[in-house]
Amino acid sequence: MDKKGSIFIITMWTVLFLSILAVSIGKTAHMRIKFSGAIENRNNIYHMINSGIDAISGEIILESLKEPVLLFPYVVKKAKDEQLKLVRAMDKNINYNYSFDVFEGQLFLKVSDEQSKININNIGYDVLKRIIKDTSGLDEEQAQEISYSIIDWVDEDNERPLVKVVSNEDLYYKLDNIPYKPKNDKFEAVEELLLIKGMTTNVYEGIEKYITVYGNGKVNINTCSDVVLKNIVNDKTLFDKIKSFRTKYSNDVQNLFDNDRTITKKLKENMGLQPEQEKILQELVNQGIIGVDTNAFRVTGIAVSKNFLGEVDCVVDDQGNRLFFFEDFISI
Ligand SMILES: [Ca+2]
Repeated sequence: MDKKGSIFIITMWTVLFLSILAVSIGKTAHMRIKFSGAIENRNNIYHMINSGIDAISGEIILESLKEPVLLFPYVVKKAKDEQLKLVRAMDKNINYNYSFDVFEGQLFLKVSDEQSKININNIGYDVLKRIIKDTSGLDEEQAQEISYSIIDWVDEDNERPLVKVVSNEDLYYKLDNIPYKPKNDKFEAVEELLLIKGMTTNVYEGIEKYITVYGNGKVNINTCSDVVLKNIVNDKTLFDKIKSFRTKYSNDVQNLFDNDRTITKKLKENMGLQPEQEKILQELVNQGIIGVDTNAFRVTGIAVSKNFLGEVDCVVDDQGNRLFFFEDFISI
């Protein structure tokens, strides 16, 4: 091969090498730009979610300063007054829709009353058994067994009241080779129920939406669902009267139940009550099972910015503290 041929081959190899290098650098740069864009969108969503929850917390704090006893219905009323988009007011959910020009995105949030649910840290055995039976299809004995196990999980002692197999909680778990003992302390999350002996996915999914671990322990009689109300009062006539009362004043929140001490009196004056129903209702108030105020609100929703979507699930109290906060981001 002559000298010119060698130079030509070397030149060609050099051109090829440089071309590959340029393409490779270009590709890396493109990926970096794409990646930083994704981080920017993710940040936008993060800030939108946080601003939205702060805005809602602010409204809750303002309302709680005015009327702590009727907090949730008043927030509903305020949403109406300001003509914010209000959906399903009867179910006591408020929907907010915020647009953020600066972030090029939108945020949709739903606020619901966390105390419309039963607090599993403050629930009696009877109510627990009824709602499990009602939502899972278990028979009386199965519902009884699992309800005792839930009570045992929280109560401080190690005694199992259902003396069918063993009267010792720890041994009861050991019999099934479960490598842990009952917690003997309050639930910190509803998902803890899945650790309890005898709990199945089916039972858990049945009661999941009716239970909570947040709030002051009482169920809000103004906002609780029919399933919750039915299983708490356990009396058809009383259930129907409370439902009629709530329907009557659903657009007139000032006349809903506004004080724990006057729940029975107000229902009796409006709907009439037999002594038997009056007694049941007053006992529920005395035992701290039902009340009228709320200090835990669940805020759920989604934020969208360009090709990113963020989901949020948060619980805030009436002081604006976040008791629980979870966010998740996905590319769309
Ligand atoms: Ca126990």
